Amino acid sequence: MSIQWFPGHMTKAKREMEEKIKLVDMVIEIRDARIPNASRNPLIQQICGHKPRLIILSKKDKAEENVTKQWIEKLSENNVRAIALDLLKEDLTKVLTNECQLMMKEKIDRQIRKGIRPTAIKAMVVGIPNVGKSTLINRVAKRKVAQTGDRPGVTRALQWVKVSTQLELLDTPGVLWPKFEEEKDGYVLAVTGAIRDEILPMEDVFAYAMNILIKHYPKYLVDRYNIEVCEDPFECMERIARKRGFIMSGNEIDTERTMKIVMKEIRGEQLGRISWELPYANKQ
Ligand SMILES: Nc1nc2c(ncn2[C@@H]2O[C@H](COP(=O)(O)OP(=O)(O)OP(=O)(O)O)[C@@H](O)[C@H]2O)c(=O)[nH]1
Ligand SMILES: [Mg+2]
Repeated sequence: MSIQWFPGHMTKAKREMEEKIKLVDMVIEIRDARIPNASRNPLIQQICGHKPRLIILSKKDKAEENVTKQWIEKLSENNVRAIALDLLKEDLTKVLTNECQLMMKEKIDRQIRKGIRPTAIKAMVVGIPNVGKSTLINRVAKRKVAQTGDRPGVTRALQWVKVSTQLELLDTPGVLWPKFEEEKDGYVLAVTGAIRDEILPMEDVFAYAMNILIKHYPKYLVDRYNIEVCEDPFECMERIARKRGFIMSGNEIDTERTMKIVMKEIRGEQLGRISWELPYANKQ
């Protein structure tokens, strides 16, 4: 499915979010643990206002553990809790109920003091395409209510899902767009599959990804491709191509094929866990 963010769509999604936020006690914002900065929607913070926000860094199994820990520290603040989850494996009903109760403790205590039985917490789930919103909803609902897929933009409808007697979720209103403010946002979104490949030139995405690997994960390149790593991404590509025998007539390397295969292997985690954004780096 193709997805593009037009000003009209953005206004509609914003309006929907502003409407729905009134119905909930708190917000569960899902971001991708590999790209916690680029996978945020720039409006969420503003629209949430003072409502408590639980940031879930999804796909933690694909990111580097210690980098994710640093992100959690950086993102946590007053009224904002950050946790990392593998949405496919963890006991989401338990984790979400506990986390949301913790965040809403004041309200719950107040109700108890007044002799009222605490009402179920209502939380709205938001996030850009492909971060795992439907996976989370389906798993806590223990049935398939939302379509999942590794293509962006699968979810459309809006719905309430009962997680437990203590927690109800409002599925995401409309499709939210990623940050996409700087060039590097686009590259990391492309590398992790949050935006379609056709949006950015493959060569640029490849060079960006390769530069990160050279800088932060040279061992992955050595282990996977058995090459001597150098600073130039295209020189590394040449070395990989020669090792793999991706050669065309005239002893030229098949650049297209090499880039495609390396990108596929990066995405398939054949190189290892990769955190594409670091919390305390100015430059990457
Ligand atoms: N390894 C891993 N994969 C995950 C995790 N969470 C989601 N996925 C996968 O990521 C892909 C996207 O998940 P969805 O749940 O469809 O994402 P979504 O946010 O609903 O996407 P849209 O409907 O397009 O907005 C699927 O292939 C999921 O299986 C996770 O924690 N770990
Ligand atoms: Mg979905």
